Amino acid sequence: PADAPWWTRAVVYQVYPRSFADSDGDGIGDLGGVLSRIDHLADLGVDVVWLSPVYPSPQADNGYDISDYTDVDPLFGTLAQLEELIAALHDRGIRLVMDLVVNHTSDEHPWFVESRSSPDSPKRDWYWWRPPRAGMTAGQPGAEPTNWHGFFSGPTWELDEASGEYYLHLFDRKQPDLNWENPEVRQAVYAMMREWLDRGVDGFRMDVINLVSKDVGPDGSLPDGPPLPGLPYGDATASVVDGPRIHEFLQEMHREVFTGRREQLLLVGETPGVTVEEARLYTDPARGELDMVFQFEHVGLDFEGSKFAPRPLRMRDLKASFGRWQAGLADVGWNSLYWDNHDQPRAVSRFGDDSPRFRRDSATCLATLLHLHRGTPYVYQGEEIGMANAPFDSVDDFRDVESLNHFAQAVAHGEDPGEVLAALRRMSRDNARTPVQWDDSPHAGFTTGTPWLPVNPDHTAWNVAAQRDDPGSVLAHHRRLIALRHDDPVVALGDFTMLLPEHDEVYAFTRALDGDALLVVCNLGGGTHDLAELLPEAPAAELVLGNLPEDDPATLRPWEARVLRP
Ligand code: ISL
Repeated sequence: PADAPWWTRAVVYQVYPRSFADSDGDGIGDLGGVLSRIDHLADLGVDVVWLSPVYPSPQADNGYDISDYTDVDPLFGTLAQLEELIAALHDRGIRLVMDLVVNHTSDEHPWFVESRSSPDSPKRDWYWWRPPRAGMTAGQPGAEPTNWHGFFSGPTWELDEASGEYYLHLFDRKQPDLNWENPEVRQAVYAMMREWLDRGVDGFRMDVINLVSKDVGPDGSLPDGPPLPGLPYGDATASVVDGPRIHEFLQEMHREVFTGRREQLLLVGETPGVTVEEARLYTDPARGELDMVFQFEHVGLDFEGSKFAPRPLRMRDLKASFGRWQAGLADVGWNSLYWDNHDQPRAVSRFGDDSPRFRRDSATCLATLLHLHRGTPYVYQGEEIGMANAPFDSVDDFRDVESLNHFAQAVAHGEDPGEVLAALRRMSRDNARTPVQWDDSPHAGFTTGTPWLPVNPDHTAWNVAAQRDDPGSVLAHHRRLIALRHDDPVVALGDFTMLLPEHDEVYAFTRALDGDALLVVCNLGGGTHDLAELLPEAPAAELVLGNLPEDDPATLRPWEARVLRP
């Protein structure tokens, strides 16, 4: 345990700057806002801040479309402020991890502008340019080089009229994919990463990093994917997820960028569609790739195929999934643990119960469950106070490109607009993006101007100021969970064993290390359970941390969570 990496004891806090705190009254959060709220992060006790993108960007995807990797967008502030932030965090013993978005750039990045300028451009091959499908005319429906469906609806190819060729964009048309087959591209990315490390940043959260290697044939061909039901597109997964050269690329990046400094850094890959088997390869320290990855299985259990086709979550599926990840990364590799981020609906609304009666209890229960797993927990801004999904009246209230494109495409394909709207309310990324609720004032202390996305009206009751000094609050509970991980080696490193895999409400497991053990029991529902019957050793065990006032030790109340030492 003494030689385990520092991040096994760490908790990461994600800042989505646009929605965190606004210092200049333009309604959009910025670095000045982050600087003004550092004490909140220090109070919480987090070890690392992951900052979502602040680079210059046309903001087609809220900064995940980058037009300059080396600077800060004036919308968010200045490079000097970012340096000030790094120093201020370091003063408090907090590390800063930057978002690294290198599967694609903005179409306004000079690399792409140059690439697009002519088929003879020296940067033409920095992106994926292809002629129309054989025998078809550019612009004709179905003439795209492959049939792939984009992450943000529609095709993944955009026609450039001037050259008659298409370019690949797995996300928005303003996010052309970089061609990692080209060594110049990779070297340009590595050079930029070294610059940021030299500036003092402590690692990277690598956006969709497992999509950078595409399954391209020796002749440059890219294969069609299997047809998607009800859509004129195919599934790109097999051709882009964990592609043939991905491990080679990551090992090369490691050699070129992290040699000699890896111990200090946190390297986390965002890897949609990753399997446990692949994750072992990405995170086995001996392979020199990443420290941990974000996997998506547990946030894919409450829908069918598309995220906008929701279905109820089955508790046994959740246990089976987490249990497999815990077991699969027990001997090599490491898990990252999250419920929420800027792409997911709010956990208390999705996996908990955000009705007034159970909101506090379910938020603290979910947090306990997550933080007691083996892995590095990630807290997304607002999660620490139990922020919930927002009430969106109509489609006009949404801002996210994924939501808006999905609505347009689904309605155009004949789906009922009311049903599509209901799915957006449940799953839209904008749920995560309403401003952080600092206090009960009109815009929740987020801005003095008009927020880019309205604050949730529930901020009058649910805000940081109201919870800061309340020991019973969701915030105080997060503080305790974070401290527990710092203090107790069994929380950081103990072996994980799932109990009661078939139970419909009670989620229980043990952690064990060097003769010490914890028993964690969480009631993920509104029922009451006889603990003496379910887990006979539980009632007499010492209570290390609970989320409800102590009562009958043999009865597990609705949304109760207990960390016990038998
Ligand atoms: O948002 C999702 C859930 O529907 C995912 O499909 C998401 O698009 C995917 O995980 C990739 O996310 C990352 O890259 C995107 C960006 O929009 C997301 O915000 C980012 O987290 C493109 O850069």
